Amino acid sequence: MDSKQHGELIDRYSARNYAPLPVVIAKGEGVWVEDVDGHRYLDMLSGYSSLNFGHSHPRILEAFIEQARKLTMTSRAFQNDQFGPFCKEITEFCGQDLVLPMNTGAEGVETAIKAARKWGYKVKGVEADKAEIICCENNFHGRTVTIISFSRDPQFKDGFGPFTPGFKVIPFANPQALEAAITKNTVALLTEPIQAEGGILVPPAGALKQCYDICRKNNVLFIADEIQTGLARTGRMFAIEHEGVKPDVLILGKALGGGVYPVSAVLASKEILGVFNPGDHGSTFGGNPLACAVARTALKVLKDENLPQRAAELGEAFVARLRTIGGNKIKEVRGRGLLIGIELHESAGVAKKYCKELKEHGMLCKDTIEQVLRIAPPLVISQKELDWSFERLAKVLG
Ligand code: PXG
Repeated sequence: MDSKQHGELIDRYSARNYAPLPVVIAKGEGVWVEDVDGHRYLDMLSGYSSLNFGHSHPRILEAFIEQARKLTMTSRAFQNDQFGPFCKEITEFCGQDLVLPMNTGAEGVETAIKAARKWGYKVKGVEADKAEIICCENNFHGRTVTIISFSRDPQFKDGFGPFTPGFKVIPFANPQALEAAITKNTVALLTEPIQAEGGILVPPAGALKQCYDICRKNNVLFIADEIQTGLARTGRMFAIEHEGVKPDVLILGKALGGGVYPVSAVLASKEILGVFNPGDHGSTFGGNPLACAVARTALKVLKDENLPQRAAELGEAFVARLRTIGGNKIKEVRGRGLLIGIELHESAGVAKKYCKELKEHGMLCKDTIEQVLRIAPPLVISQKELDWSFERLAKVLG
């Protein structure tokens, strides 16, 4: 079948909850994908950071296949021989005491919310059912009913009420607003270190550190959603390291699954994750041996291939180069590491239009908010491939 026939099947039989570019990918290797019609494209989205290692990374694929041959699933009713080593390795990797594994990012966020609330009642001493969590305007944390209850985007909420109470929304990375919003019932601040879906918004230097200090002073947990920014994407292992902060609760997803399997995890101290008792919370597939084997290898590859440093060096140079593109389309280039946003002037039209154009030049990109084109290739991209993409970006955006 060609891409047109695939498109017809998808239009006919799938719910219309996405409006993807009309490309039907059939193969992927490293930073390149190939569609069913035989066209090759450079993947400049990386599955929203799920593919930090590129497509089919040999070591990750090998771990996946080897584990799949041995044991794939036990449920948590029994233990498996990948789970203990995974827990030890990921907690040491993140500098936290305990881990709670889930599958998707949204499940990780839900888990962090439940942990913070329960910590509030059992440890901090908040009155029953009064816990408040502070979130940020413009956030993206996933799609469950509870998470969209504090979403930035009216479309994410339209038709899905009633919503979950217990959330307050303040401007992003705003210490004054945080201080003013905290009450005796506040249990946590939930924030992304860089708002990715919000338009690649990098906070002002020191602002999140100030927020962290305010959390400390008020016995409020600082929860970092690093599902998209974590695991080397921004030039550090965790984006929050740029702020010199170690979060009380860390949420990981996407790249933790090495691009081959959904794996998410919540990490925190004994005091916080220790609030869960058997039966309080869980997930059928969370912590399954296939997930653990893949995640263990992903963590090793991040270090062995020095991916944070790679992202930092390649990203810094690429941002500098993008800033040299002349013309009257680009308003600003911003980002950290290989999480880069190109904001366009309104007169240039919406970013999606340029994604369509770049596709014709062999590059797959995705807009974030209307005016921002995102550049987030796999971190294994070479300088030569970045040069190749620069030529095309300069042609289309110059
Ligand atoms: N937190 C952040 C910061 C994210 O970027 C999630 C949580 C939720 O992860 P899951 O695995 O539940 O999707 C994300 C996800 C989409 C979409 O189609 C999701 C993301 C980015 C773009 C589109 O729902 N990020």
